[in-house]
Amino acid sequence: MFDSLTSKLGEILDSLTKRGALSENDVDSALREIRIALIEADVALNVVKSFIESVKQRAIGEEVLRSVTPGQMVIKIVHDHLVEMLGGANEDASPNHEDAGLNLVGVPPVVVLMVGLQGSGKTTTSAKLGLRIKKRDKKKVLMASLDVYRPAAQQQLEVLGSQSDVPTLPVIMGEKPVGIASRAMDMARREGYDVVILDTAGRMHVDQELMDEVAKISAVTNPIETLLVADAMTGQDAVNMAKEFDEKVGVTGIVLTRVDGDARGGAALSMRAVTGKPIKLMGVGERLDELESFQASRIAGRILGQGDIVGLVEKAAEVIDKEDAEKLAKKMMKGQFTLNDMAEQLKQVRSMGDVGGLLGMVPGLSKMKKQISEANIDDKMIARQQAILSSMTPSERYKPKVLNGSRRRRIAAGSGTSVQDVNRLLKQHKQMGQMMKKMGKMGPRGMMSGGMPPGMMPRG
Ligand SMILES: Nc1nc2c(ncn2[C@@H]2O[C@H](COP(=O)(O)OP(=O)(O)O)[C@@H](O)[C@H]2O)c(=O)[nH]1
Ligand SMILES: [Mg+2]
Repeated sequence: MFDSLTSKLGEILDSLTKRGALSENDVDSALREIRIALIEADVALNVVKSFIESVKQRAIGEEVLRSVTPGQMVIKIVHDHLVEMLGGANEDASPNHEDAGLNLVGVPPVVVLMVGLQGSGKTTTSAKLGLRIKKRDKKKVLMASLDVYRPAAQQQLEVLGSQSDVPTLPVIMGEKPVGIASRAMDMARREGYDVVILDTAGRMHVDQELMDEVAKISAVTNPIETLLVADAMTGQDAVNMAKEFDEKVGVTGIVLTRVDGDARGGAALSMRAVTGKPIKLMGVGERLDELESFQASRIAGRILGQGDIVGLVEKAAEVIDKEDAEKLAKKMMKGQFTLNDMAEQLKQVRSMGDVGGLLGMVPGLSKMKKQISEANIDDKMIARQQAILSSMTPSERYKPKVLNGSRRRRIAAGSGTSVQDVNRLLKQHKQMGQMMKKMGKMGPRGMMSGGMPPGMMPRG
């Protein structure tokens, strides 16, 4: 999800980070691009407008213009504002063990009413939620389907309930939704249930009759939570739909489903902004355990494709001695990057921990994640490269040109790899050297913020 917005914003912000100091003009033109990206991602126009406006006000300030890395500062401002717009921190598991963001405090049985368009994922999410509340909150949950319109809709919930061992209200054919709701409440009271989840009928559009019915059910059961279930893949429609549901039945929260898909994400931003209702949970797959707390910062990070810049900088700083890094940077810029340096690099990268995770944190690299995983850049590969490098003599590492066929065969045998592996490493070293020379021409600023691999990033 959010992929296209991610890469779009990634491009924009990459070009930002490559700049040195930011002028007001820079901020303006970057925000113009961000505006386009947001609109293309289906964010409602008025939402885009207010977003851009407030980011601009924050960005064009002395703090940003004078900071050491203005590009990263702007990223942080955009990121923080996205988080805010998505609903801020929605911390997991409050002390009294309530579900993240869900209010289940009340005289039992408390009711959670699920509403939304047809096919948005209400029934699936009801079952997921039942399982989650049972497991995490250790509460006794009863589920009931009020969908008497779609054939077998009630059975669908029954089947899901039996899969997760969450009881469902026995189905009585021909019973009306309001009747089912009252019967569910009776049974819950009688049998000591804590929570009743009511799954309602779908509707293709917001239609008056069904809307009235939901309103009636709501009046009869007095739900503590009315969750609007919305497909992350729906665009602008989702915004109007959310507004209507909220006006008619009073939504307390949004559950975003199909976040595992490749939706663009504008709907999430807009629904939240337009209704002011928090996104509480997100569905990330069809399985019943694939429901997660909505984490605004995680989603914002994905939208921006910038990864965890702060975390990366801190982690890198822990490991790399500043002076070493500067010395190396100078060398690299002159194009003197020997295999010794490469070995040193690999050691530093490895000492930072999980390489895959680390690469995901590098700005600009997160959009290459697929290629990275295809290229198999992982700890094992780095270990292999280290083995190859340590099978070379110091003079070979210093002057790779001497590495002829027989030396390469010796190194391969010594490191338990193949000649192809050795060749690949040498090629990679050459490419790195070329890249560094190029970056060197851009000056130290270009190097520091141009998206270098972590080990090569001198501390700003
Ligand atoms: N990939 C994915 N599929 C989902 C998710 N939530 C629901 N679905 C699927 O969406 C389809 C419709 O879901 P359903 O719960 O029947 O929607 P309802 O009409 O609103 O009750 C089903 O095939 C579900 O498996 C999700 O988070 N991810
Ligand atoms: Mg359903």
